[in-house]
Amino acid sequence: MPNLRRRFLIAALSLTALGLVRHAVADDGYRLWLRYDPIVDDTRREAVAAAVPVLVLTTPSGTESPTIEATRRELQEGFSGLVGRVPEVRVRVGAGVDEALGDEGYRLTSRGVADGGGIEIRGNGDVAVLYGAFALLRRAQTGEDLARLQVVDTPRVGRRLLNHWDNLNRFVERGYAGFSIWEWFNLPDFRNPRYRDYARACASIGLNGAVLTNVNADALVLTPYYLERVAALAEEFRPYGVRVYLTARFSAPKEIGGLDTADPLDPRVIAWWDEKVAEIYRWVPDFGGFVVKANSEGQPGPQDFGRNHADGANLFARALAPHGGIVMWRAFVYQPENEMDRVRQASFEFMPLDGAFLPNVSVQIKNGPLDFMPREPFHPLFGSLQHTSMTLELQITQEYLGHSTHLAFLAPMWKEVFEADTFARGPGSTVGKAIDGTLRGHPLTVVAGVSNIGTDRNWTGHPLAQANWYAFGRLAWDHTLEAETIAEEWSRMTFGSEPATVAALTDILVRSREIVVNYSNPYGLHHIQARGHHFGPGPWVTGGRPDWTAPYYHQASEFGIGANRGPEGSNALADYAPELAALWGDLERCPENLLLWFHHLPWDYVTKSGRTLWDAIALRYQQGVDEMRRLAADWAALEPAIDPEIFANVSARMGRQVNDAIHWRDACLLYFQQFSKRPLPEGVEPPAHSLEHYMSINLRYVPGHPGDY
Ligand code: BDP
Repeated sequence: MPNLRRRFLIAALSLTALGLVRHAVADDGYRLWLRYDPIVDDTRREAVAAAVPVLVLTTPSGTESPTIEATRRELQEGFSGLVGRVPEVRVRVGAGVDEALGDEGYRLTSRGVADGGGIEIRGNGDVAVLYGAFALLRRAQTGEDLARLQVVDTPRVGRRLLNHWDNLNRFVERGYAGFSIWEWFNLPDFRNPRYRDYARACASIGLNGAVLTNVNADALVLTPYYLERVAALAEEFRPYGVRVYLTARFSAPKEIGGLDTADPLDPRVIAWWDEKVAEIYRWVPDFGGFVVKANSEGQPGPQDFGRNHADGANLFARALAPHGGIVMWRAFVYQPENEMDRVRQASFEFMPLDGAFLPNVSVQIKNGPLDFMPREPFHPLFGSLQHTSMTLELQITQEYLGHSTHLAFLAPMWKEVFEADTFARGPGSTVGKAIDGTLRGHPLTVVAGVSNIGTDRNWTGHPLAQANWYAFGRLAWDHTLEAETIAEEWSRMTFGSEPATVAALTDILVRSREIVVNYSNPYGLHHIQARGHHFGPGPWVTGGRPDWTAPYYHQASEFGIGANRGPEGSNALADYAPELAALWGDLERCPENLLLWFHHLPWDYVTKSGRTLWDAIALRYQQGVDEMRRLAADWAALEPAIDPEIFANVSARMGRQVNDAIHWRDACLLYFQQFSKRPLPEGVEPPAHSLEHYMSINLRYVPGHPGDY
């Protein structure tokens, strides 16, 4: 296959040189950003070719490990694709450790002519060199000058993980791109080549771990039948530095261990987990550890036995510590019987336990206190937990942002989180610093992203959703990168370096998320998505658990709209630093994009624009629709520059997204109008249907919804 591919690329290169192909073969998107198509511009292609005749890989061992073999293969295939010539790759033993690089950082240095020219890729380990190789290829793909490279790059966070919400039956919870790529039934004998391409893609953006299974865990994955298969996957990923992790079901000692309890303080339970963990390490010597969702949304946990989260987490931590493993204990907890505002409950449960977790525990916290909304403020625990390592959990899959049907490039949203100031240790105490260890010196640092990939040929369903996988990896490595830089890199790597195309694509990506906010959840509105599958509007959703209904959050009535989270309301503001409580609590200073998250306001409240709240909300929904129409038009203008198959795919999704934006606007405005009892302001298009029509829509079998599966 590699040979075939090389031959094809060389053929394509010669055709390109003759000006004969632009899209000789339809592109199905499988190659992601690792396309390595010939650089079209002759001068640039020649310059890259001249810079890389020789590549020297320098590691302390200097051995031909599987990782070095993979590195050589990637460099040779990559450059032969890009420039039509295969570079010579030499491996060399480095003298001593390069202190600037840590375990995973790399150094790229252009070598003088006297040294034989070319580029040296240096690291303190083989995987670091692999990262350097991918970085070099990226620079070649994005048009950087390779002649005078002097680059040192190290990751800011130690564990950069994908979390797959994949069930053993291959259903992916909140997955919109097909089924799970883990073929448990065919493993361990048949190893789909996709596993290697998955690991390549992860390594190319610096990801170094994969949690294979859903947080709503199945104990069966801990049985020998599955562990043998987990070991096979680990073996496939190992050359690329991707370690495997699993989710642990708290009640496993009862379900598969024959015990009558899972009490974390019971000696039999402790012994069972110790032995289970030892068994896992016999299968997978570099196993990373567990993610545990406990006492959350019906999952079993330590509270079932009168114990707390620290008792539960430390049970696993003790079992894993001798083997070097860690446990990520999720803070996504809220109880139906608790009267307290749902967004406060994690702080309520975890703050008393600050300092009680063992050092190899990291409390895994979603970016916001509710649940991956199009916009929420950062989770208060990032500011308030002082003595606990914290994992930031982001959601790459777009559960509340239009699944893989809608375009929402998420880097701008994640940047808001990384850059949010918690004020925990004075101004500048950003969430980024809280999780990368610089704020409080925690050595265990983790960022996790809920994966958006599946068996779809292009991995992510929406072809442009590949950019979210890419952006997650890049930000997990270095959260100070700009969203726009990442969008531009991805566009160049994926669609080539033609300047006008790159500029247009970057712009489309960067605008997209705010547009989704505007047509679905403007002004800090939240949790008004349809019930269950969360696709489309559902501000009318009532019945069942109050904290799963929409009015619990929007509080719309004839008096106004919004959640009062100030001292007169749920006082969630008190979970933040006083500076923030003062800022967000003050109507004059609260950013308008969080207004209704923190305040309940009358319909005639006058917003900064001078318009009433009702008019402002209505016009913002309309703005979202208008912007979405422009986005689709801007995409349509790219037709000559984009591969026809991908162009058609995205165009169809964009057309649907425009209609869905209109649907969101009309449904929400008609619903809220029952309370505001005001006309739509001038400039807002009248809805096509009645409120009853929108409320009667009941989508079935929406992908990714566990309830319909
Ligand atoms: C919610 C999802 C649900 C997940 C849960 C979690 O709706 O499917 O199981 O989060 O993160 O967003 O545990």
